[in-house]
Order: sequence, then structure tokens, then C-alpha cells
Amino acid sequence: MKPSNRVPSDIDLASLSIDVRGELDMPSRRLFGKRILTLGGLAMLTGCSLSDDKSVDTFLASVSRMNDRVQAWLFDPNRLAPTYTEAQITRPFPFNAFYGIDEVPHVDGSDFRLKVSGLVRNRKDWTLAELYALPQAEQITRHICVEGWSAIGRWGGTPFAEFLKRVGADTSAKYVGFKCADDYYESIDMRTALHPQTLLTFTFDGQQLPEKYGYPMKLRMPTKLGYKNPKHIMEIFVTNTFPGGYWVDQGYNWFGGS
Ligand SMILES: Nc1nc2c(c(=O)[nH]1)N[C@H]1C(S)=C(S)[C@@H](COP(=O)(O)O)O[C@H]1N2
Ligand SMILES: [Mo]
Repeated sequence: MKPSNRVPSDIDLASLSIDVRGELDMPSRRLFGKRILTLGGLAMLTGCSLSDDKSVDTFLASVSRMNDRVQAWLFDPNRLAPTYTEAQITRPFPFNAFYGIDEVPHVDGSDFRLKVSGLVRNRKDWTLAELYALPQAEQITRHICVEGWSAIGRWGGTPFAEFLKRVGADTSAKYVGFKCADDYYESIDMRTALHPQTLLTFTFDGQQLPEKYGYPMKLRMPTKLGYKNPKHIMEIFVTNTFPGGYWVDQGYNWFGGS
């Protein structure tokens, strides 16, 4: 399927912006922990199958009309995102970043160390070999970008919940944050971090993750919009202080239509 590259005209990003920190801290928002929006749930609510470009555009337009609070109350965090067959993979898979493909960061894998910090018991740095030796899983899922395109890809890596367990993360903490080799940064809620389809990925389509898709690793969450999925991850930290993200700090909603 060819990405449409069309920005749905009725997406009003400004209207998505709320102070999510206030929302999370209010006791009356306790449901937050239980019902986090998933793409699957949203697809059902908006009546979109997410099976073709038009359906995805309609879906994105619907999502843009809901604010974070509405989303947080409505959805079951344990719902699984749809998976696809090998034949449905989008080829070539699109590249996207806040810069052009010529500026993709180059990370040297041989002396690379993933930093793990914050509320974790084991602050050791990880080599790629150590990460590759962790239990591996694969998924063929749809990546949906707010810019109006979506594509199906196949990613392989270690279940993020498993990784968090190995580093002794405090899973009662609120957020997991990511620092990337470019100036990108992101953060996600702990429920999503522990979701069974959230993978710390090292491969794309059975090959080492290409530079353009986020070498050495990308966090892949089919329950989140594309911009929530950080590429070129250099550091992972666990925190109770809202870390924000590259786009949310410019007005996108923090849940990312998740
Ligand atoms: N480090 C980093 N991660 C990033 C971005 C970025 O610019 N830098 N862009 C995000 C956006 S908006 C999208 S749609 C996806 C694109 O991933 P792809 O190149 O694998 O399609 O990466 C996300 N993660
Ligand atoms: Mo995106």
C-alpha cells in the first residue's frame, strides 16, 4: 500500500493539547491506570477497520476530535493491536523523522552502550550483544503517523516488559522516558511500557534494524501513534516526573492516540 502523504484537513493539533500532568495527578482520574486508550479500541469506536488509506484517514480525523481525558476513560489497556500477514507488509516501508533521510544519525554499534537510569535497581549499561541475547519476539503491525500515512512492518526484539524486569525497574513508577541519538526524546506511561506488544526492537523485516528505521534500536508500540515510537534509543530511564516528548512539547497529545 502506498502511503497517501496527505494530512487530513480536519486535524486540529492545537485542540489536542491539554495539561496531562494535571490530569494524571487528580485523584478523580484514578481510572487512568485501568483504561488507557489503544489503537484497537479507537478503531472500534470510530468504526474504522484501519485496512486501507481512506479508513486510516477517517480514523485519524476522529482521533483528533477526542482529547486525552476522553481517551483515558474509554479504553482497555490490555486490548491487542491487530497483527497482519507477511504478504501485507508495506514495501518499501516509509522513512520519517523531523529531518530528511540524509541526516539520519550514525551510531557505531561496536562501542555502543545503552544507558539505563532512574528508578531501576540495576543501572548497568548494555552492549548490543547483551541485548541481542535477551528473549526475542516478532510482530507484524501497522505504524500510524499523524501526518496522514500508515504502513505495515515487521519488527523483532525483546518484549519491553521483560527488559524492564531484568533491569529491576520500579514498575509502580509513572513513566518510562527515552533519549535518542538525534535530538528526539519521548516518554510513555508504565501501562503501555508493560503492554505485551511493546517491543524493544533490533530488527526490521528479519534484518538488523537499518539506520533510517532507528539503528541500533527502536521502541515499537502498535498501540501508539508513530511519533510515540522512539528510534535511535541511547538511554532509557524510569521516573515519576513527566518527561514530555519532542512533539508533545510542541502541542501533540501525550497519549498519541494510543
Ligand atoms: N529518534 C527519532 N525517533 C522518531 C522520530 C524522529 O524524528 N527521531 N520520528 C517519529 C515519527 S513522527 C515517526 S512517524 C516514526 C517513523 O519511523 P520510520 O522511519 O521507521 O517509518 O518514527 C518516530 N520516532
Ligand atoms: Mo509520525
